[in-house]
Amino acid sequence: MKKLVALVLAMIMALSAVSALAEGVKIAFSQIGQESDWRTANTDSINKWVGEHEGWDYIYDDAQQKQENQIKALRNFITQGVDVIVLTCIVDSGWEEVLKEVNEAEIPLILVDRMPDCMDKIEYYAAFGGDFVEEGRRQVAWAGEYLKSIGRGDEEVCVAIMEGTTGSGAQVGRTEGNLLAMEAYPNLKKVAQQSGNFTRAEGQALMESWLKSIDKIDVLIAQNDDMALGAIDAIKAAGKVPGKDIIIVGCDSVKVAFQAIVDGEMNATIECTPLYGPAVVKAIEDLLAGAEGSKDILHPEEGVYDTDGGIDVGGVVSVKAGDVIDERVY
Ligand code: GYE
Repeated sequence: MKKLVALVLAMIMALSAVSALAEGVKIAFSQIGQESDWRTANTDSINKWVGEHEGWDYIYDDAQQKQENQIKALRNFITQGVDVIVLTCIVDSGWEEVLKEVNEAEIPLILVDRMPDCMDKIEYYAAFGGDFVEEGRRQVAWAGEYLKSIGRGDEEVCVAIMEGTTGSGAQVGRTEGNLLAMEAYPNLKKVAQQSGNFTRAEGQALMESWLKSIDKIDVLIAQNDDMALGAIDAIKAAGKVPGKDIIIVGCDSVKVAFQAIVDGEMNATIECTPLYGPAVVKAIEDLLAGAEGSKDILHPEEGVYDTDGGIDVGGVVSVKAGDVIDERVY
């Protein structure tokens, strides 16, 4: 009898703890900054879904592209006693100490977009992000297959790889995928590889300097669309025709890139979705309901978009950007 009473009491206490949490739940999000259209859409999605969720308090922190600001924000979240932390890591290293502090404070952690490299040493409740290696592989595979489709599969083609923010999961993974795929297309020859930091301005400046210093660039692999769009400006300014003289493959699939493809100035973009708001809300709801978390990184399904569609990059066939531009929300 005593045991039963204790059990019932424990259950009531557990249930009321969950509902107490559900009432004034405080969620904090550490975002890296605002470097790209992708990032804006990502921030908007989480701010809308999590920030406007009924009954939840929400703290948003923009780290202005500085890891030290993110670490400061995380320590502030701990001091404020938030209930859940949502985190995107600007770069992948240097997180173990502060994330262990988060774990010690017993604040559930939800990782979004760029993961830390210490995932095997910390606790987290859920993780959602793009498959960056696969995205990078698709970029180069698209170029290789497209060249084959226009009868240039045996021609030596000069490729420049414009990388994202050095040391970020997105740059590390996409570079790995880019280089991996280059091996499968021996006609592709790498002539440049440098960071444009995921911004339009730096993409433009880097392309300008490449066009002055490198004899021949036939293909630009830009690890995000913002840098591709910056590069397009530089190519035009140099008197060349983007999309024709230089084949341009971006990544993200933001609406402005679809427009550039429709306009004939860009050739393809590999999708990476920024719309994680609903997944984060679902994870928090599961957490509050007492469900077990998961160690897996959940990757959304993503497509490939280009001028005409029909390019098979292995596992996925491209879709004509012009057919879907109107449905694009970011
Ligand atoms: O591709 C880029 C952004 O981490 C997936 O970061 C994200 C990348 C995205 O700035 O545009």
